[in-house]
Amino acid sequence: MLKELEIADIIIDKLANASHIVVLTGAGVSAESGVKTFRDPDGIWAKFNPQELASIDGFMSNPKLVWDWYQERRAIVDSVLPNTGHLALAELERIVPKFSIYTQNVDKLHQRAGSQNVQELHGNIIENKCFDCNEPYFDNIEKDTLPKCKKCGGRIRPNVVWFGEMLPEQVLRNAERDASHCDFFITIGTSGEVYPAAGLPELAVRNGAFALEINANKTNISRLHQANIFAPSGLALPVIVELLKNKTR
Ligand code: BV8
Ligand code: ZN
Repeated sequence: MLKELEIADIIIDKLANASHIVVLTGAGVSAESGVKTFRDPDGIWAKFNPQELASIDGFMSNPKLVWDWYQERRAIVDSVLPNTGHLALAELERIVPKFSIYTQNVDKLHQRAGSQNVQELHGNIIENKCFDCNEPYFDNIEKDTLPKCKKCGGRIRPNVVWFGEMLPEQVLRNAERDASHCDFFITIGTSGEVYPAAGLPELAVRNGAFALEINANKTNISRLHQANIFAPSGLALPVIVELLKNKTR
């Protein structure tokens, strides 16, 4: 691995002495796997209007358009692999005392990379459920069909959190608890635009955590972190894990 990145010693020192590390990830951590982000110039929202697609109204007014969009994204997610950033996070979890990932991503790439403690703030696009009774739906979704719930006849939808919908209550409670009690918080690959997930880094800092942001670009929440690494996460994370292992050997 070329060490193109100079990582400040303080980051590795703090990481080596951390008792509980919490990670918040966004679409940027999957970008190097070939999954488009939302708000980058070539992102998903560049082509589609999020309110039209990732919302209850969008689904109710045009369920076929929304289903086609999710099926297209599922096909992409099925065809890609976790990248070096996902794999580095899975390794980090194995070498530190306490570690939790809260992801806004719906692609399950952290789980496929081997991360164990992953909680999905915005659900995922692999599972489906009934819009009305939340009954899980396991059958394959055939092209150009609008599947119905076997229990109540309701419309089947992807198991994601749309705009205007509450996040899974227990997941959000766990995230707020862990952000408030951890001593090292890492924000990776998120524009920090979507709440309440985007509020977690500030909650961590307010409760005394050291916060590191890893992002290819500056974001609206860069300034609230004590340290920033402006680089692709697939490059930065393996270097950080390697430096941490060298230090704690
Ligand atoms: C809710 C659906 C109660 C699934 C998504 C305050 C409190 C609570 C709610 C709100 C609030 N203010 C406003 C709201 C309403 C709303 C909201 O936040 N709106 C924003 C846009 C203003 N929030 C909600 O509706 C949430 N519900 O709180 O319910 C409520 C409701 C209404 C009013 C009050 C309370 C629900 C939010 C979930 C929405 N669902 N998606 C799907 O189809 O995917 S949001 C969508 O954005 C995705 O889920 C995604 O996870 C999320 C965040 O995007 P990012 O992951 O950050 O991706 P983005 O493209 O933006 O950025 C990528 C970043 O990666 C960039 O910074 C880029 O530089 C970087 N990058 C690129 N390449 C790399 C890289 N970094 C590193 N390496 C690289 N290689
Ligand atoms: Zn139902």
